[in-house]
Amino acid sequence: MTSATLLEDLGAMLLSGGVDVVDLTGPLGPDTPLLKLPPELAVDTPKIEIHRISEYDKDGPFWAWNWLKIGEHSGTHFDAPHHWITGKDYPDGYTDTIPMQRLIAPVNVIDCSAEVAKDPDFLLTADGVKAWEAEHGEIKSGEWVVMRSDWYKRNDDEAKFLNADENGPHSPGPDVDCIEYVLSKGAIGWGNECIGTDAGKAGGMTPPFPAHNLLHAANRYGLASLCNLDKLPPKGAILIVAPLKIVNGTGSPIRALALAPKG
Ligand code: 23J
Ligand code: MN
Repeated sequence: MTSATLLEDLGAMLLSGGVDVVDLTGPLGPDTPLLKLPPELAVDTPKIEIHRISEYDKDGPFWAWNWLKIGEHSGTHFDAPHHWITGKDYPDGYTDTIPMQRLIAPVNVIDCSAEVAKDPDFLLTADGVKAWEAEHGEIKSGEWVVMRSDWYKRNDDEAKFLNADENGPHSPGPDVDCIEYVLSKGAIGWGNECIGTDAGKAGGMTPPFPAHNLLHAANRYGLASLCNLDKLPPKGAILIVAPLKIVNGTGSPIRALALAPKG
């Protein structure tokens, strides 16, 4: 099959609804949960603001439009390699220099929702990924790997989403050896349903924030605050994530979506 006939068939399938388009994106607005870092360590990303310019009024009689105040790492978003010090020197590691060919790829969806329901601090390990591969098939070079936790169902409530107490945030993510293993398989990136690509307790790991540290060291990408991963099969869907072409950007809100077999 040539790519021309494949795309012709895909186009027909999209038009007929024979292929599902699944929205993996959360609402983006003033109530979107945002990362809170320890104040001694860092400055936080600002609250999202949406300001009206006009809505068919004296400031614009026939048109409605808004302007936004928004951090790059807000809501469902993309982490570019330059986001982390370990990935700072890649010329193609910015939102405006990333090769587009790498952003549309098959996605492996690893279901950890049962484990996370029992333990919000659950960490996916390399052994956990290998067990998943034994059941569903190997992760191949260039593919995405995302961790399904159903955590996105909390995203209407920032306190529940961040799930912090006096000991810090409690949310699931990858263990160090999980990211090392996924990278050894050649994955293009890693996605999580939580506020960031890393677990809530990742600041205390070695290295701190291993998803950020290791993915970006390898010129690979991160996806945070993904939604609706429970609507995807373990294998067989195609993930599409397009960061805004922010000049020298370190990340961007995205409309994450997947093409999935009808089902
Ligand atoms: C800045 C500092 C630490 C972290 C993050 C951002 C993220 O999670 C992010 O959105 O990339 S952990
Ligand atoms: Mn980020």
